[in-house]
Amino acid sequence: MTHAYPLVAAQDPEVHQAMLAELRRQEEQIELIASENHTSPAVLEALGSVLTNKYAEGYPGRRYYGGCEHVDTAEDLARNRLKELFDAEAANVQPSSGTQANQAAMLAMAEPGDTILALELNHGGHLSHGHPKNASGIFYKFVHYGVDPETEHLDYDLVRKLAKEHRPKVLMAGASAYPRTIDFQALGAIAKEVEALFLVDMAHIAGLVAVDLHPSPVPHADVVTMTTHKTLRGPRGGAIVCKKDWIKKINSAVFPGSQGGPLMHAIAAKAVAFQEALDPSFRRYQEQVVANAKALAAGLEQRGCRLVGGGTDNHLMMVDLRGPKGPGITGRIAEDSLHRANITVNKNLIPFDPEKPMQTSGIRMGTPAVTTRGFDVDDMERLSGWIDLVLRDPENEKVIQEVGEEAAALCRMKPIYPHMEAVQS
Ligand code: DSN
Repeated sequence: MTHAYPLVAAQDPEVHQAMLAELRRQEEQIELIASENHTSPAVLEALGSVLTNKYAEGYPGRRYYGGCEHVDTAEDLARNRLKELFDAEAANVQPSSGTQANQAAMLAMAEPGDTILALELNHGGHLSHGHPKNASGIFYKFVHYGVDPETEHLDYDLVRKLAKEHRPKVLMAGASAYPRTIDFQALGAIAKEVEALFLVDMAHIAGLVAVDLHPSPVPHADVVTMTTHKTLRGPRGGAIVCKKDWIKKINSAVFPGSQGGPLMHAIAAKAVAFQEALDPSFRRYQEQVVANAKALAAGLEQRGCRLVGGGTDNHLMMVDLRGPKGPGITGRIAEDSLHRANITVNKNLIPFDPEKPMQTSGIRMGTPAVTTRGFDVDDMERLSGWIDLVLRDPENEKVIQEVGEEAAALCRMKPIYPHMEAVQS
């Protein structure tokens, strides 16, 4: 075992301390933030490579700088593997984040002031889907649809009604906090009916889509954006796949439209991650992600927590902390107390939430990261018991300490990066 990050340790102890502490935090805490994951050591190696030194504005074969032959190879590998993964006609792997992928897609598909119909943030949407303080909400006129108040499932009749009423230039689908399957075929049909373009942000579910555990939006959408670091388990970043008629506009909207020099080290790491996702073991991983999510959701439900939407079909669940049998605390208190017990979740607004975004009535939990480190359904059952204990007694330091010790012990049995020494030598 080598002491982690020895060169930074020798040169810059202050930064090294933060890096080591974060490594230790990841190793010792149960990570249930639904949008996070742990990349492979090979992805980390590509991220730390000399490709970060290279300027490569443009695209393979057409760059504004010399010396791009090797980064061209990396970008071509990434693009081709991404197309294979999603059976897509064309791909752009340069977006530095999901939000930048969305920004580029909107730039390609709409004019400033055009109407875009998308999912409401409080109902599971995303900031970059038209929040008034995000560039999307500043430059385009957003109208939002939501979930049905009874079922808390997407209300496709409402989408059709709003689409007919507002005749949007773009119908947008995709979510960051929606636990059920999204019917992309139905949404694509609504877009066709009103002659709108169809844009899907599949950031959260890309890994599930890659192995057919969630229906793919790719056959139905003009453009599909994603992040590469969530269920897809690659480096932090974004990517776009689209129909071939769209790729010229998409490429131009990414560069020079909204980004400068691409992060070539991240693009090489995306290529490595996409190859990992093409391996049959990735399907087994995603099946376990879904099985673990169902087991965790069932364990919490049995203990009296209410699940938004009635359960989960994917990698995440939304827990309503209110209700007759619920713990009756805010998401903020839940997040804080679980964090002290070595369990990381995030507070999250739930549909029709009366609380403010910094308080919330709910928490969001997902299983991609814990599944990567080898947690199984028995671990999920144990975990749901620990979470329930803490949520029902969030100020009880004895309970928090006991759960924290059990959580850390389980983590030690299932290390993420066993080749890295997380303590100062
Ligand atoms: N912040 C991400 C999430 O947690 O879902 C989305 O960008």
